[in-house]
Amino acid sequence: GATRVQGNSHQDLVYPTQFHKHGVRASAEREVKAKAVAAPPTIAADRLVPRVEERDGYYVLKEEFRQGINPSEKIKIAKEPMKFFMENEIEELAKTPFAELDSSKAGKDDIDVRLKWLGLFHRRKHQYGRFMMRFKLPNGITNSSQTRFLAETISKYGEYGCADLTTRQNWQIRGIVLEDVPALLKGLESVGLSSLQSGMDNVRNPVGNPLAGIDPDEIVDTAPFCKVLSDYIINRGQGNPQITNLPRKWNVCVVGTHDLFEHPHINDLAYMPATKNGVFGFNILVGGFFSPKRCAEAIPMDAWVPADDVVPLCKAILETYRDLGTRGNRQKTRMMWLIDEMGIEEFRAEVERRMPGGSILRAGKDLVDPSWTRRSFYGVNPQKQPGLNYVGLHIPVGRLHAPEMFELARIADEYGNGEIRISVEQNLILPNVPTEKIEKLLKEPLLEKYSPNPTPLLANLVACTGSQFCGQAIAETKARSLQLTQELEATMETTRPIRLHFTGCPNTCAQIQVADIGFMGTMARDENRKPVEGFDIYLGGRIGSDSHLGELVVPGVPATKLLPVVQDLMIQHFGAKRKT
Ligand code: SRM
Ligand code: SF4
Repeated sequence: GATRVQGNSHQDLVYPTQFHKHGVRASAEREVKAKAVAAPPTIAADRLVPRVEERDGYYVLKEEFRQGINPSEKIKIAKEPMKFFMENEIEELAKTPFAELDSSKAGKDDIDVRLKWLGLFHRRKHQYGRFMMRFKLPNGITNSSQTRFLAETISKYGEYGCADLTTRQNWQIRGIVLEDVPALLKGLESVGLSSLQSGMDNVRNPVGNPLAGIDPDEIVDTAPFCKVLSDYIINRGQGNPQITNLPRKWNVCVVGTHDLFEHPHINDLAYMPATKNGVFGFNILVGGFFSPKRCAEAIPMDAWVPADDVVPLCKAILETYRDLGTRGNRQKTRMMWLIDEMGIEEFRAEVERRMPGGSILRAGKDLVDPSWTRRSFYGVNPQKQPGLNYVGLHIPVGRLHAPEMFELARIADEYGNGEIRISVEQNLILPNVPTEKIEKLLKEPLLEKYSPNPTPLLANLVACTGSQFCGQAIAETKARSLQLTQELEATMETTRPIRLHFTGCPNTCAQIQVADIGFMGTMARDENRKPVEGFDIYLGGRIGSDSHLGELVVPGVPATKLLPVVQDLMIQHFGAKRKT
């Protein structure tokens, strides 16, 4: 059921060279570059001295800025993590017995920290000796051969192997042992996947519209933009050490829908489709992030770039952050802290200085329709290409195993063109299915498990990894949230979708602050005052143009006591009724 809003046609707009649309050729978008009118900087000149410098192809923190730095910075200084990839040091590491590596501080830092630059996360606490691997999957677009390859990889690890769809439109796989990594990296390359720079102080997967290029109502196809961003970020899989020593993690998204499926307000950089003097481009939001100590919505940088400048702008912002961001208390090193310190105008001026032409235009006319009603992409929906459809499938809490992944790959080949899309809600979309194949597709047994028509609460459930695998977790999330949701569906009648998000700790990887009802893992006390696993309950998160971050309403509910509390909240705030 897509809601269509008229009046947002931008077909007569001018699209720049690389990304021109509907055959409209680019025109001289550079001509419209006016002089920016930033106020003269008031920040002390010595504060604008870059804190890192290039040495032998890598970026290192200068000696004079090493006072009071956090332990992660020391680990980066002690040994450049990118060397595992750039200089193939992974080969040697993979041959070293794990126990030997784990017997020294340097070896521990390698396996627990530095390997995250290769997308490898040691699961020390819950799967000792095994790694989770995360990828770059621009715009969340994957395909049958990648899915099959990942399924083959995890199936080797038997009960240890499984896969997750993540809240950044990505695959993660589990069970990997270090000795397999060099061969695995080569295999990934052969199917066009890269795991590079996907953990620690790196840029995460660029998020776009999951319906990019197939959405009849899209403003712009975000896939090419996410692709060029990803190509820049990891230098087409060769590694990009210019941006692998950031003060902290960093998120980027490109918005292509009125629905704002891309969550622009919670990314460090969001590209918002906008025009300036009839030229298509993007307005820029910066600084959105979540962390245990602070959650901030992105703010406008009062800047517009033509579509051709998407990568230069990203580079200029990343270099500003890399050069000037502080590296002390890690709870205060995300980019928004730098923006706060400098003020948005001074931050903007520093970004501008790093642009190839030395200037950026002020914001243009936003193309997002704020009155748009967010669509659901479950079930069968017509694409902009006549005769083709996309089919949204529900993957319970984003967890898959090898047999289902093989089936999924077969189905994507047999009914579509092999392509598979991932949403930030940890679900899947099968695009490019011809109308005549739909009936047969809907009878596939896999769709009994991965429903195109999920029940209303399950449809919107998101859960992070939680204590099954994540060492930071205070609570189990995936199994528990599924069970609670099923209990709620059995006992409650709902008239509108209610988005439930479960996150195992205050890092809020499942973005509970954007949920209608959010659950954050915490230690609670039972009726005998005994400490037990529990959740803080948040309410009122909104996504879309009137975005709002949810707030804590009921602290410390023991996990076993959630049901009645959530039933009451559903009745009070979401018009739900008890089933009789
Ligand atoms: Fe996250 C750390 C999982 C999206 C905020 N996140 C972790 C680690 C790596 C911790 C660890 O070492 O175990 C988790 C790995 C667990 C595992 O075994 O899977 C983890 N984060 C995830 C995923 C898989 C959750 C999911 O189930 O989907 C998501 C992977 C996305 C991806 O493909 O890259 C994931 N994490 C997020 C998001 C959501 C987003 O990006 O929109 C956030 C909040 C947004 C943000 O960062 O601004 C998020 N993760 C964090 C943080 C807190 C960051 C901070 O500034 O304090 C940490 C901890 C840290 O970085 O120190 C963290
Ligand atoms: Fe792990 Fe916490 Fe992130 Fe959940 S929110 S995946 S428990 S770090």
